[in-house]
Amino acid sequence: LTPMYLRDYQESVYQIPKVDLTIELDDERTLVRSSMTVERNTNRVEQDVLVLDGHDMELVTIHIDGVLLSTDQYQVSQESLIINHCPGNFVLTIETMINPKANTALEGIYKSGGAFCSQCEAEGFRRITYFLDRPDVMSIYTTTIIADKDKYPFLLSNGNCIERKDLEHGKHLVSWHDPFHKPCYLFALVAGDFDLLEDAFTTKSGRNVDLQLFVDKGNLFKAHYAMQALKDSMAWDEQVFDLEYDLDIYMIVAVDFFNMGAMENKGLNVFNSKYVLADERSATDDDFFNIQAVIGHEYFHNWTGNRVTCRDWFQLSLKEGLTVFRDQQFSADMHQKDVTRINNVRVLRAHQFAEDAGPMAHPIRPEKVVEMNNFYTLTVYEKGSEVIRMLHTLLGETGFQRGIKEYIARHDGQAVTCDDFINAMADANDRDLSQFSLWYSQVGTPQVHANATYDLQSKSLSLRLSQTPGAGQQHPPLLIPIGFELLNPKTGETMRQGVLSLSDAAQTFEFEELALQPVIALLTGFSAPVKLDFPQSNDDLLRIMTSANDGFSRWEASQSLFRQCIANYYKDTGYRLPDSLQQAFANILDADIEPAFKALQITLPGFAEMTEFLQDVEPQRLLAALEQFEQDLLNSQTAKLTSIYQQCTERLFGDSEQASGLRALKNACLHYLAGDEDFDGEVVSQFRQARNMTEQIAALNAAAQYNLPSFENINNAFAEQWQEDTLVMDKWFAIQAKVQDGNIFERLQSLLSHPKFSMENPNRVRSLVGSFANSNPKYFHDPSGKGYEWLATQIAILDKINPQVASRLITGLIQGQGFCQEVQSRLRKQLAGLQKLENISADIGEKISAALA
Ligand code: HT7
Ligand code: ZN
Repeated sequence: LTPMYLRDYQESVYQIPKVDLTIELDDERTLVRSSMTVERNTNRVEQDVLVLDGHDMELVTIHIDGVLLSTDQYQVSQESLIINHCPGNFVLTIETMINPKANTALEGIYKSGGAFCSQCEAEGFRRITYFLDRPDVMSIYTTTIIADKDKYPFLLSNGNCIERKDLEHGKHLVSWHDPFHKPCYLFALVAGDFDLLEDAFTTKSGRNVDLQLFVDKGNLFKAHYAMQALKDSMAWDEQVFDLEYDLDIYMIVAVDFFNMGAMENKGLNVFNSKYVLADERSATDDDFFNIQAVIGHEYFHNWTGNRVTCRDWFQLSLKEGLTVFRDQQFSADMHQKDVTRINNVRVLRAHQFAEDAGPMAHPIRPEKVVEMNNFYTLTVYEKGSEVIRMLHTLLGETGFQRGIKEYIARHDGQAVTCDDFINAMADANDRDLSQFSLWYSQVGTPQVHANATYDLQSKSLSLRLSQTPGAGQQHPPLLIPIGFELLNPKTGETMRQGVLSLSDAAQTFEFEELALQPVIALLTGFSAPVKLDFPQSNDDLLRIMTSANDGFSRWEASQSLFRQCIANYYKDTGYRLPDSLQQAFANILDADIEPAFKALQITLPGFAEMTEFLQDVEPQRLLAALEQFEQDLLNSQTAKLTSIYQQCTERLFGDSEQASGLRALKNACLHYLAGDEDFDGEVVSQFRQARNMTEQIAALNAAAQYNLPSFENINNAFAEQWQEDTLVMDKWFAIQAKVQDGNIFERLQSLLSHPKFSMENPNRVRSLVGSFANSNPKYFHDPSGKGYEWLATQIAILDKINPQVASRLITGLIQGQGFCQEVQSRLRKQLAGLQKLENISADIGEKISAALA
């Protein structure tokens, strides 16, 4: 395992300004002819060796300026092609043969169902042809695709279509030209027979853009929402960022076999069908939300990622952190702001914080990488977005937009670094952001400690804030924006609000002329990705919960009460619900607030979030505490929960934001109510009367969660109803892995040989294996160690098929640091077993080594 270091970056000696590709598609023998103009950097005359990246291909011929090279003029190894004695400027033509059908890693060109498609980020292009596969080598591409016309009527690539013609033997040819320089990771090719949804968008400068959405045959009715999401994204980017689309055509293709969510290839996005296809019957409200967010994300990359790209892969957060921030702002504008923000924070705290404390912890700009695919992480994406959000908070919307304008004006068409981004933001706003830039290199979740004293005489409040690095880390103080709100303890009115800039290890902030000792809401809007240590009384939390302007703070106050109470249950198995909590829960249920917000307020911190909050966690003990707490809340408020559940049912209709909020609230109540077996009948009627997937799946999920008497029955009915719908069957597999049933291991085993299960389909694998490891903590953490063993066995199998997906599933085995020693040693045992296997991939190898170090 050879690491690469950021500090070793060197400019490429050669550039490839122009590439002409001709790709003759065939399942097992696809011929790729690449004709490149190659130019040596003028100040590197001594360097006449060209080293191209390549992986898993058959080299057919190489020509330089039309002259065939003999085998003594180059060397081919596992990962490269080295050509000796190259001229300064030349045309290099390389023919390679690849086998898309055998490509189960789904990088490079592969087959998804009947279609050919490609995935080149991060380093997939080197599986198509020998190339300088690095993002700072940018080229103009002309791509010609040749394939059987009947089987593959659509032949797509980046840019604009420049030629189409029929060839002999039933083949046809289509050529595309992309007028923008791009790195090879943005190259794409798709060939297949699809249904096509077409639309158009007129940009604000009046240009027409053709919009095309390609889906598997028979799925057109599920493509309309994604098309609308695309048009909304285009309009939003113009309105908010003043950024307009630049080509005449924007294509999206939905495929079933895909390693991640989607890919922003220039003018030709390829999407996991999960983030395109939806109709009310088969998709949940969350699915609709995610489709819009991912469509937005990929579209926004056109400027933040494609027009301005990364110099090297250590800079990944340059495009991903910024683009996640943009998609989160888009979602917040399209939905309820507070609800959207709270959901961002939940993901970060439950999963990114753990990653940042685990063996693979890295800065948002990593400094050492073995396998780049391992760095498409919550840290680079979600924490990266939080860093951009802090800049937004510090500069304000106007200053932030000024900075973005400067960044794009300076760097359009370039491959740049995170420092270039920060410099543009700083220069445009005449600010020194050098301390802020430490966020790009620090590891771990910093803690902010707060302490407040109020002086009755002077009527002043003194707020002392201090910061410490994440556990085991050391770094100079960061610049941390801390949002605050001071509330009148009696009326709940906001007395002051704003943002404090914490820049020293410890600082005191004074507030004068406060007639009363205020209740303080700190870290409003979750203004920084930190852990806040600020003990507050129940009364203060209750005041914040009911009165803060900031929605995040209202929610956080209720979560704080719950977390504290769950911790008490955890420490003392005889602990029971105190009256104050019963009352607080009843108040939330009674409050006149948006249903979607209420749903979040009554949703308890989950297993992962609580693991972050406690130390040396014994999983079964924590699960028992969560279960008992939930049960006690249910017993104390059955009547209110039932009545809200019924009211929501009566008021539910349509696809409006209001209706989805009611569904969320109804299902949050259902989650409690199904804890009582007497509710089984209601669960069945919700399942049978459901008019949409949100309601239907929630009922099935509740039945699985409590293994209700009706479970097997409705489970079979569901599978029968949806057997032909791939995406819904993914949901079904995910539920099977979550059933709270002592026979879970037999169930899992038999699902592995279910006719609809395949280790080659990442969505299926994530549904079954991922759902077990991430959403069934009781059996995953079975004291026998069986859960860990089962996961390790699947990872070993999958690693041979698709290392990228295997590596994502290993998280549950490597992130054991929050658990007690017994758990950690059981996990280590499985990791040691995996490490001993022959030929494990660099993907899982890197993670296992880090975890066992
Ligand atoms: N930029 C993309 C990241 C990506 C990816 C996508 C699909 C398959 C494999 C992949 N490796 C990296 C997706 C995005 O962040 O927009
Ligand atoms: Zn992205």
